[in-house]
Amino acid sequence: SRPEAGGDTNPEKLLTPVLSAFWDQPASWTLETYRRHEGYEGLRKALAMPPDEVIAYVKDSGLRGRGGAGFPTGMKWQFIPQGDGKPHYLVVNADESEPGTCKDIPLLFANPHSLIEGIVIACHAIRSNHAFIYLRGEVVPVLRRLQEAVREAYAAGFLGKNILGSGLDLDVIVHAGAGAYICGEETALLDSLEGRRGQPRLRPPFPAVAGLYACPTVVNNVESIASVPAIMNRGKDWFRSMGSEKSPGFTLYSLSGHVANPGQYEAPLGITLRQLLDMSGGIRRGHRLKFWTPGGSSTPMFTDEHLDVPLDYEGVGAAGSMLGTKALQCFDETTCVVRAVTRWTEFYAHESCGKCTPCREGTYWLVQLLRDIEAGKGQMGDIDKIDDIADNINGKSFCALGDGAASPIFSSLKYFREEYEQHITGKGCPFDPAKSTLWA
Ligand code: L3W
Ligand code: SF4
Repeated sequence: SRPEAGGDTNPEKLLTPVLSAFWDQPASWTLETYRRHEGYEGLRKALAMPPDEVIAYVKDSGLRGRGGAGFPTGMKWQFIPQGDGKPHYLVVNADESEPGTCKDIPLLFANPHSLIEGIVIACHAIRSNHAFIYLRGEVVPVLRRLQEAVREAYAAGFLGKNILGSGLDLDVIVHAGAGAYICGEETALLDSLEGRRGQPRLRPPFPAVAGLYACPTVVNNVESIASVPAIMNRGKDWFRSMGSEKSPGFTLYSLSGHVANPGQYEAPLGITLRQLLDMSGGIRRGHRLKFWTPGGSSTPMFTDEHLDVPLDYEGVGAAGSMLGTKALQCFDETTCVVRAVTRWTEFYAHESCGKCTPCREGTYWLVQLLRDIEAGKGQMGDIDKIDDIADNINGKSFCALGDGAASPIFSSLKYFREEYEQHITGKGCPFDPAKSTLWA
């Protein structure tokens, strides 16, 4: 059922608002509003099923993790050993920090109960009595709203002892992080939650075997868990009727940058950026698309040649990138690609946790060289040097942050090498920063 590339641009047909269906209503975040929109109906159905059946149902729905890797959610739940006598934990990764990604935080702000309902269903499935929401610390208004939603859920009997008479006891703790990008990496997040400095752990063992406090733990992204109630309530066939065979369902795309109408667009996996732009008002008036990211800055950039790539894991993968978090950052022809890559690399150097040498040292040296090139002080050999440094980070670092830092270097050199050369031969940036709203 994949929509045709460049085909339909009618928002009513393209958009599939589920999680965002009532975001624009007054007090959308309250339990009362949520219950007027099928709220906690999926939970009733799930609690009437044995845990293993819920896992099988979510697996059959084809739901894939929305945090970046697209790992099948039901399969992850199935990894949790049963009858092992240990506590099991659910940890929700709400540390949304990938540049350009802005879908979990708006979802929590406007519709926190979809996450709480999903948490109860997931905990019933994996037989867990404790769930943690690890929230990005900077978003204090979201923290307050989430805490209030948890309080409402306890008061209404959706959390706490013997939920809806099912025998399930569940406590949910909202934990605010301290503002480190690396704590979005699942094992660094677990270290941070345990009270240590957040640095990635060696995998395996994966968290499903030894996670929080060395116990079996499912770590899922906010959007993944929040998608579960609708699947349980409306059915796996309904979910599979959207998207593509291997990447089914609806999802939240974050559209940002030089576009007429940035924001969150909920649509099936497998639509194209061309369709999203046609439907949302396109690139800002009088300008044209130069480059874009399909899933945040950690995913190799695309150009206007990739407008018809289906935005699902297979389509984006076949075109040489990753769907990642579905953060579609668009840059028009006023943007200096060297400046953009420098800015991203500064971010990775700042956020590198320092645990491994290739990433800690490599990102530092990349920033020095990129700043020189952008300022017109580079030499021709610097282009091969940044390529070489990125090559020494990619696949040789301890966690995915290193690969993410290398990715904009490789893809910008692939598509825009001559722009780096122009900075060197012209001894300066050929772009007028005053014309770009993003990089001035
Ligand atoms: C048990 C096995 N569990 C894999 C689990 C694993 C994890 C999930 C996916 O990185 C990517 C990264 C970012 N037994 C298992 C198993 N698992 N094999 O499956 O694992 P993995 O290693 O494929 O990916 P990851 O480490 O979760 C995620 C990219 O997404 N990204 C996203 C960034 C997102 C943010 C944000 O703000 N949300 O920062 C963007 O590109 O670079 O490559 O749970 O345990 N045999
Ligand atoms: Fe830390 Fe970077 Fe190494 Fe990851 S790749 S462990 S962030 S130094």
